[in-house]
Amino acid sequence: MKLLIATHNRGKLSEYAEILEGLPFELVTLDDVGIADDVEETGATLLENARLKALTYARQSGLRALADDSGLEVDALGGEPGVYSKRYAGESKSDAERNAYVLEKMRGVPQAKRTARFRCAIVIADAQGQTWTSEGTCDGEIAFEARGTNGFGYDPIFIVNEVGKHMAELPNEVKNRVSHRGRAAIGARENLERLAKIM
Ligand code: ITT
Repeated sequence: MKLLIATHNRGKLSEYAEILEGLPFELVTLDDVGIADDVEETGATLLENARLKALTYARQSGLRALADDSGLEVDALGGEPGVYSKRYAGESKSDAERNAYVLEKMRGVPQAKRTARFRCAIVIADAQGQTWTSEGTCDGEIAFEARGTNGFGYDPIFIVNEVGKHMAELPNEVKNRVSHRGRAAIGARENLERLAKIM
């Protein structure tokens, strides 16, 4: 049985390869099935965008597809970047530029007010339009400087409450245990195990 990991983000892709290990599904990528197009993320919430992506890619491929929409929510920035996490600071900026932009916006904000969280919504969809959803959160705060080289995106500037380190300093297995994606994947794994039984 094939499961399409429906993301163009290489960081997410390699995390899912580890997070979903051991399930009775052969994981395939958008490249494997020849889908190059991006889905326009017009939803108002992470869950809506994840549904949009999963349903579109499931229909295009004819396979069950797993998509996630994820983002960083910073309290001192009124919840930004949120659903705009990928495009924050402008189109075609690098992760390093986006991190610098957030740090600049947070300049002068004291530690007690730097609370933030990563959120992830995962939707699995089939080509007939049925969906299975799960969500996860990781609480933390925005650091005063970037640190670490693991992970991707905003990981260098996010300190994880549970371990007291920047997300980008964590080995993969630790990130996958404490992260928003790792937590949302607990529900996704349960959904996939149930699906595998009825197929
Ligand atoms: P797909 O839609 O193709 O999956 P994307 O990068 O466009 O890839 P999103 O729309 O969900 O994915 O955008 C999420 C952005 O939030 C992502 O580009 C990162 O900047 C950030 N992000 C998400 N998960 C993250 C993580 O685990 N660590 C750091 N940053 C993360």
